[in-house]
Amino acid sequence: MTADPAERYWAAVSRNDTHEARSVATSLLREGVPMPTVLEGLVGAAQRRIGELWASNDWSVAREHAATAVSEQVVRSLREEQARLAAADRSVGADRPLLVVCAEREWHALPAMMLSATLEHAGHTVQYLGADVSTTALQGALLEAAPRAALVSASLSSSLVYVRRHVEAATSVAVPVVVGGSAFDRDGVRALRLGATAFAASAADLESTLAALPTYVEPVGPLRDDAALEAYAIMAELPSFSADAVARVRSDAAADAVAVEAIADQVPHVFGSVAGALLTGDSTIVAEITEWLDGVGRARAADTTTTQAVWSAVERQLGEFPHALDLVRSR
Ligand code: B12
Repeated sequence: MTADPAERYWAAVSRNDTHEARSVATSLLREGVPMPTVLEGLVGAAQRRIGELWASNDWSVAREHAATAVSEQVVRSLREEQARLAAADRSVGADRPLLVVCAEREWHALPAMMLSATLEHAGHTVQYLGADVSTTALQGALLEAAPRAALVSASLSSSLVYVRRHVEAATSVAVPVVVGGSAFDRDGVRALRLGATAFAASAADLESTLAALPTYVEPVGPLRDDAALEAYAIMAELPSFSADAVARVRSDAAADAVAVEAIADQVPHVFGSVAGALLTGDSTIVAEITEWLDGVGRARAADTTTTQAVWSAVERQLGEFPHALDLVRSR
């Protein structure tokens, strides 16, 4: 057996051995390796590798799910272990928790769970609400928990419109909002446009951000420019736009059926990302999603006509939205 914990962890995750994965990770924590190092070196590295293996078509969606389920169990165990080890040492912010939530429809819960573990390591009290937190659920939690801040996690650019709703909900009751996750650019341009109180590019950067947060904030004003209104209208029509576009991709694309399905599966994410680009005024989102979709297609031996079929179908649905069409056509 290899002695390198990261390799042992990866071997365990890739054969769905929760017991071994948990044992590698919790042993490091007990030996005194800091939580953020364990998380980044084992879990983060494994999750990124899983993402690459799915994108390159080496791993199925089912395998990706199974491996992620192992990592989720591990992070849960690490949080429990840490709570046990540090039970006597809870001081920072113990009275008002930090509320950690995913945007609505955002299923990438593990990044938010890892963030929660890192915050707890720094002594913060955390209330972690998990994936797909609706605005209504957030409103309830804001009233019940009276948090010091709401921390909103989004991994997908198609979640940015939903992030904005959380910003509105939190600031409407004066609670500061910090946003983060891979949906955001490193300079925080998207976060600023969404009206977040602050942005942190990583869990490590968060401590100084939290220290500088105001106690109370003003409610954000509405986003009412034409591009924002298009973004909201696209999200409202997302199910029907996606269904029509998927049907068109299936009939127009020339690649084999499995490849076409894998690409058609991404259509709601493509529409949501266009809406995210409109709301944040950041056209790089559309460029990024174009490059990413081409990669997904290439790995499945679908020629560019398949991804082109997606963009043609998307354009067709966006006929009434001039700002969206501009974005898609100039990508
Ligand atoms: C596991 C996984 C899933 C799981 C999630 C289950 C779960 N329990 O989390 C499932 C199967 C549900 C899933 C679904 C999808 N996924 Co996915 N997924 C992943 C994967 C492999 C790992 C995610 C993860 O665990 N990351 C953990 C670490 C690595 O994330 P991290 O962002 O570095 O997190 C840190 C920081 O960002 C920061 N942070 C995070 N949040 C916040 C918040 C604040 C306030 C702060 C300060 C910091 C902070 O702290 C974290 C810890 O250090 C990624 C690959 C990847 N590279 O992440 C793809 C990935 C994110 N998924 C992707 C896609 C496309 C999807 C789907 C759209 C696919 C589909 N068509 O169904 C759906 C969307 C579902 C939805 N609506 O949310 C793409 C996104 C591509 C893109 N460029 O847009 C990726 C990159 C895969 C790929 N290589 O193509 N996915």
